[in-house]
Amino acid sequence: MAKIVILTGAGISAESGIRTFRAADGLWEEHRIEDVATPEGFAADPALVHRFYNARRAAAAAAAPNAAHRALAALEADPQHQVLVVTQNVDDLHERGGSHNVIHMHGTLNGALCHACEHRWPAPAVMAPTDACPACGARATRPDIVWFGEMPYRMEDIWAALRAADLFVSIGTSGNVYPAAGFVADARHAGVPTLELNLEPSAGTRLFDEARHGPATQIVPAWVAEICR
Ligand code: BV8
Repeated sequence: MAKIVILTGAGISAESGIRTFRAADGLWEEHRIEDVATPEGFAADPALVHRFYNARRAAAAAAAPNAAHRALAALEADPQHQVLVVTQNVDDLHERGGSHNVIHMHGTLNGALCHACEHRWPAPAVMAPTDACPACGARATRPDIVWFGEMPYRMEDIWAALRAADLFVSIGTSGNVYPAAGFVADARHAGVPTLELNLEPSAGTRLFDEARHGPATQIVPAWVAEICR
């Protein structure tokens, strides 16, 4: 049973119509990263940040999984392989595409968090600063998203899985954001073979044993078909 750890980024959802981050000249839906994806930005203007995530939550709900998401679900279902998807994405297209073993290291649009009592609950479609936490009542709700400067989720589980893997695959990520961008180096350090599947070479492409470039809906199903033969 081959253990495969697969890191995915915005590129795997691009062909589902969800915008990537660096395609848009460094702006995210016309906002600067520090204004909408940092605790400081949220503290300065929670209404703006809620609007930013409300728009992305609606876009994700309107999107459909693509052939790349479905191929990874088929790989997970194949008895020859034990698959863990570690995604940087906050959409739920992996789950809607049929994957079950998924870690959202940067959180999810469908989660809400109270920054007063740490209570978590399913996010409503629209969140606002006036919302009250269902547990403690404080007007301290935020999207359950990991912003820049915050600790990504489940890092110990991810690093343990990387060290124990037979193969590390990176799909649809530019390799700009850490610690995810460091996973290929962590895998190499543990002697794990590495493969990059991306539209174009990522920032860390030279660290991969093999790299294949093209749209995820073409190169991911082709790779899955190859190893499930
Ligand atoms: C941390 C939130 C400590 C949800 C995100 C100064 C101060 C504080 C921190 C730092 C600092 N300097 C550096 C850091 C670290 C920082 C960082 O890396 N900054 C970068 C900018 C230098 N990281 C952090 O702050 C992290 N926390 O370090 O805490 C720590 C460290 C280790 C252990 C414990 C604690 C937190 C990072 C998480 C930030 N939150 N998202 C949201 O709003 O989305 S990151 C955000 O950017 C996304 O979630 C995503 O992860 C990332 C975007 O990257 P990609 O997914 O790669 O997307 P991108 O557009 O860049 O690339 C798309 C790729 O797809 C391209 O290569 C393209 O070619 C390809 N593609 C396009 N179309 C297709 C395709 N491929 C295939 N097919 C296609 N059709």
